[in-house]
Amino acid sequence: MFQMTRLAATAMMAAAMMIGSASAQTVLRSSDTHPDGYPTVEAVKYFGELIKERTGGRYVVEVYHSAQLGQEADTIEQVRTGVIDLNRISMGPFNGLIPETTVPSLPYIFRSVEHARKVMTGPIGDEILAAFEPHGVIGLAFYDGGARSFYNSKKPINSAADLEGMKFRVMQSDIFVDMVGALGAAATPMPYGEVYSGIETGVIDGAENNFPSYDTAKHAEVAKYYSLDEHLIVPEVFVMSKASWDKLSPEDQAIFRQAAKDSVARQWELWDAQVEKSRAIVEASGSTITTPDKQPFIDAMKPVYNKHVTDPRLKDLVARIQATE
Ligand code: GTR
Repeated sequence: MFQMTRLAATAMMAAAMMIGSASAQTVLRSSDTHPDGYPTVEAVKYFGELIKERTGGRYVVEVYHSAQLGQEADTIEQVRTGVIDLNRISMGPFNGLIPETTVPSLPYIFRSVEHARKVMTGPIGDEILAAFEPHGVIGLAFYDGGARSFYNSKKPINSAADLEGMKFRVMQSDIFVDMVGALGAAATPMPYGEVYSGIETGVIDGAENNFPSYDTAKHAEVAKYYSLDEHLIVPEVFVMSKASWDKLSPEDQAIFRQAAKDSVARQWELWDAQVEKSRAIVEASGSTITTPDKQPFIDAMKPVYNKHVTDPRLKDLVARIQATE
């Protein structure tokens, strides 16, 4: 009979353990359009650390920043089919797919960033997260995307009327096209990665975004006039492919949900610091920041609401957000 030496047995056991642990580690790929170091990228990395720790290393998250896995609209499809496991993305590109995401994407729906944070981390936020699931996507948490304002290469914007006749890039959603149209300007939906060259070549006069994006995507180099009209506070969302989610045990699903929620405070802290830092950078590099009266902008948005909020469910959602103190 074959007698295994003690050494051979130990070596075999070690090999079996190695195979065991290697096959038990699942690598999850996460997409983000922003560069390394951006608050959303760092928040997802932090989520990854929590996951690794809380699952004893069975799951590892790799963050592919700088749109390495594609522009946002394309990554949504890849998440739905399970090609990408995780995605940090704006709510805007989800508007065509998930009606509930249109409400927090409405201009001036939130009174302030604080109002948005409160709503999106409360029961209304959870309700909107749940609305992702029938579309093959698990909503895990909302991050802060600050307030978006218009910027352009042509002239300072001192009032809403100054936008008339100008051409702005918007994210790919009808709400934003109508929002710009309601201000007498023309909207060109295009991927984020094409905005810089779009402004540089004059295809568009400008775009709209928060200070961190305006700064880190270098749009401030080609569009020096930033007007603090803060027309949108569109939350960022962190999602998982339902195909990947369904492979997790219920216990691991709970760990993932909790870790995502636990990464929110980290993102907010990084976000606040980045807004200040980016604003200082663009000001130092010569951007002119104007502060037009917001009321005419707000008043101009009535037709956008009338067109996009017709479903009673969405109307109710709007009313509940507005009623949140
Ligand atoms: C940023 C947002 C991105 C992307 C981008 C855009 O503020 O964080 O997810 O949506 O805006 O305008 O495309």
